[in-house]
Amino acid sequence: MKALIIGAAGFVGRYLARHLAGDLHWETALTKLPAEKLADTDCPVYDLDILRPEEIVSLLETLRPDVIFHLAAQSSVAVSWKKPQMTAAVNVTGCLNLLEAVRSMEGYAPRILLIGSGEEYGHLPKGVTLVSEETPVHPGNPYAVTKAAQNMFGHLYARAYGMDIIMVRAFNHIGAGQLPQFVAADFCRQAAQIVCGKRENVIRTGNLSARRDFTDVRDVVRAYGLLAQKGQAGETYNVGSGRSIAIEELLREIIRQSGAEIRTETDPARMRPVDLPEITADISKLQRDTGWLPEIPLGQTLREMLDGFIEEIKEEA
Ligand code: A2R
Repeated sequence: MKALIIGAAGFVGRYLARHLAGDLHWETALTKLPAEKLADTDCPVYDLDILRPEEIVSLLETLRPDVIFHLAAQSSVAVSWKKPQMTAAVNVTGCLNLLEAVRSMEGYAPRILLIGSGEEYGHLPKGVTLVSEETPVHPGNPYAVTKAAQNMFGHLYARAYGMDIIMVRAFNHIGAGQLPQFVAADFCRQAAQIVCGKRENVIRTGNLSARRDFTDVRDVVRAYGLLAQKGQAGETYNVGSGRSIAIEELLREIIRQSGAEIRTETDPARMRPVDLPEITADISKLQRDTGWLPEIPLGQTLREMLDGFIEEIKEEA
């Protein structure tokens, strides 16, 4: 099997590359933006800006992958509020550039996985916390709107042109190497700074009451690999753990893993209005079609994230 990961220099891409090439032994090629660095891989790496359609066609002509994983995105919700046009360009026009590039090529019908987000569901009707792929989407931020649009284009192109496209809605995924703009990484970094004596024993937090569905990024990329093999064309799949935990529980577990005496304090700068108290992915469709189940316990993931930050701090010193 020949695979191509577009947007491979990001958090998920690095793990997906390791899984496809290392575990599945697929011939895997990677793309990154010209300014990005992607060391630490034996896979061939190509520069590609998804906003340059002619570059996509020429790369696909050269490689002719059987499966394309489209990860390239502006993936920050915060940035999407500040730069909605840029977010829409990369996430929607970029996806269309890929779909049109494939459509323009004679006799070429790869499987394409469009990676979207649990954020697409957005505001849920009162009393609903478990969301299936049939739950209507009400995106609550520009990022989520762009991912919902990507999903709709995926459906449209699969139906209208018979293209082999699978849409994914990935819920919160976490792991070592994640940037501290995400909550679990933020808390782990603060705890690591405390463990290394670089900070007073206080973790500053935002709202802790929201409940979210967290999955180890290695389980997430395993689901992507299985969907590439067993998913149904034209369908959307939730990828999550199927259970939610309160951010407060996550924080308690990080503090426990750190082994340090740590207090917590709310930080007004980290407070965001909680418009969605709880969301959990219904993953029965993914399980039915692929047999996937998450395997890595949350405590192990948090431990490794903490260790990753501790190592980073020691290297800096
Ligand atoms: O924004 P950067 O410089 O971090 O680069 C990101 C890259 N990217 C692009 N690639 C090609 N052409 C573009 N015009 C373009 N703009 C941005 O896509 C980054 O290296 C990669 C996405 O990786 P992350 O931001 O780390 O996202 P993550 O966590 O790996 O999520 C993968 C996918 C995304 O589509 C998310 O929206 C979805 O899973 O949840």
